[in-house]
Amino acid sequence: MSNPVEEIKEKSRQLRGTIVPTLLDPTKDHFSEEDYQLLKFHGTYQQDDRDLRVERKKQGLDKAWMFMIRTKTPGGALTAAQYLTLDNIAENLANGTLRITNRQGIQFHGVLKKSMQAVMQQVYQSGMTTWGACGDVVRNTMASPEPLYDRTHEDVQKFAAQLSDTFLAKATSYVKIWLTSPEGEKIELTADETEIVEEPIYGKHYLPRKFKIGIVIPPRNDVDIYTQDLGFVAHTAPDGRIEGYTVLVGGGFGMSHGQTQTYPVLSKPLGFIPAEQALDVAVAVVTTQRDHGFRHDRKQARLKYLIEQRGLDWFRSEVRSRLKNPELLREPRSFSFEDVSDRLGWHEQGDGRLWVCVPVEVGRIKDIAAPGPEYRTAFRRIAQEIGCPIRLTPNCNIIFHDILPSQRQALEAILAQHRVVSGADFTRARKVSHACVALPTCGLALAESERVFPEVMDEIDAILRDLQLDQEPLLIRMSGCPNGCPRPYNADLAFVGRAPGKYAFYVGGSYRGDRLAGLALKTLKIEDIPSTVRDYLLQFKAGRNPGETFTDWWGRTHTNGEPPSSEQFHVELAERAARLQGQKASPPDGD
Ligand code: SRM
Ligand code: SF4
Repeated sequence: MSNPVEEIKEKSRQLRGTIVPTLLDPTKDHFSEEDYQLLKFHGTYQQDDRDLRVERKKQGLDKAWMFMIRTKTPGGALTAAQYLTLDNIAENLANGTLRITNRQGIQFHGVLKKSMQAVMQQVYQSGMTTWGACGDVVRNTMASPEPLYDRTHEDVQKFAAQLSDTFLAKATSYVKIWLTSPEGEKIELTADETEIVEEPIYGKHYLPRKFKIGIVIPPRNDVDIYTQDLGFVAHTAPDGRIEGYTVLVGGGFGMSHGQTQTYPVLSKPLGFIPAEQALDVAVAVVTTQRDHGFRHDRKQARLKYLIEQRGLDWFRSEVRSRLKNPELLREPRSFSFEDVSDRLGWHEQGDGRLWVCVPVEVGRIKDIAAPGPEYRTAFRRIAQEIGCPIRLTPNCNIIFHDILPSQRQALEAILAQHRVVSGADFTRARKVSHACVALPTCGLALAESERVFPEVMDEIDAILRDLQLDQEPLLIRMSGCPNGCPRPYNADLAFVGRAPGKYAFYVGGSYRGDRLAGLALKTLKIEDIPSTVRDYLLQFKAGRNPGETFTDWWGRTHTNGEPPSSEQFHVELAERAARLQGQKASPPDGD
């Protein structure tokens, strides 16, 4: 039996649904539940301002409906002109901010229904898209963003673009609903139903669930490769050419509130494939998931559950049977990672030019009143005055590259004028820490994350400095619910929202991203985070061997607590919700 979203997709006439009539109806400020599911494929989520919910309810008003719109930018690559388009959209059509996502895209929040078309059009006209940034398709392809001018880094970026093109849905509904003609005239809104085209990869039902691909260059695991449905680990020949990839499959971090049998998984090695056959493997993996993924239950529909249930050997032989040259999928090669961070600061590209990676607090590009940084103004001026291309990083920072040595001073002056710091004097933990969006836009948030994390990190920073651990590698992540967006479950220390002001506390992941953390405390109040972290750091300081990282000390001296699982807290949350409502709790459904 199929889940309701499968039926919605099937009946949607290639993702058209009733989006057009609702768009044209000025009396409606939001879409039906069915169209909400379809809109995701177009790169947008229907949301409401959760800060206003209670007050509006008191006043007998409906929710304050608005939309999040997400771009798809493979490898995080943008031109300066594209960045300026995005900045312009943030100013005129959204809430005045741009949010760098940890999959190297940009999200706009607070877009009203009447502005959606204009956002899509401006993004598209600038050579980007939002098509397939969300929904049951291959999402934005991540790739190591360092703009080094060697064959390895260039090939990885090219491969990301190639994967992205290959897996772009062919349906014309996106163009028909949102876009303008090449002449710049507005297309009449028809979402022409006669234009049903072949979807060679996705078919009628698209994929069972979202699907994520990343490409990484060891020893830097900046794309957090073990969390991807499909990961490519580059192996480089002495001349810099990529010989091939070790392919990892079945990673994923989601656990669904109230749903047992959902849990995070690190990806596993499928085999080594020569670079020329890598695209072929990607198609074989994606179509295996398309044909065998568990469509009956959306909560079991990610690739990780298929592999966990049918076994890696079964999955490998299914993938092999789809390859043009199955014998080329060989034993995985060995590789190792050092850390998941970005290299902040200035670096040489290898062609005489420079790049700089600038930290952005929780990825939110906005102007903060003095003494805070004016990220938006600074980055807009860099795009306008220096005109250099940009890469967004998986740690939600921003890279400016192709900078002539003669331009460095001007760029540094802009950053300084707008109080944007280089991160040179950050603690090492601060440099790589991240929190997901959560309130007030995320419909699934159970606790604050982005809005409280800077202050939490200020307190942790003070402790690290006090204990002279400020240059220790330490991966700290916070999320507003168990869905795992900021990839908390492989962090050294992670706080996962369970209720307002309360977090489950996980310890024992890895700064390399290759180990799952275990449960340390079911409930940790936000005000107790600093003292709890201090206790762990004191133990570390007393017990570590010389030069040993927190990750390695923990691995040597501790057995991890229970691996993250929904049983640890969703069950009681669901029970509590059921008690409060006097009925069986129905978990919020997201995507
Ligand atoms: Fe996520 C759902 C934000 C990366 C796992 N994620 C959501 C939604 C759309 C909430 C919803 O469905 O209503 C959030 C929108 C909040 C808002 O208001 O903006 C949201 N996810 C994000 C971002 C913006 C977090 C960030 O701090 O950057 C990231 C956008 C990336 C992008 O550009 O595409 C983001 N989400 C991730 C990641 C990390 C990754 O992909 O590398 C994960 C864990 C990896 C994985 O997919 O397993 C992740 N998001 C989820 C899940 C759980 C999926 C599952 O298998 O159960 C949901 C909920 C769902 O799908 O049911 C979700
Ligand atoms: Fe929302 Fe939860 Fe994702 Fe945070 S982890 S953005 S609260 S779905």
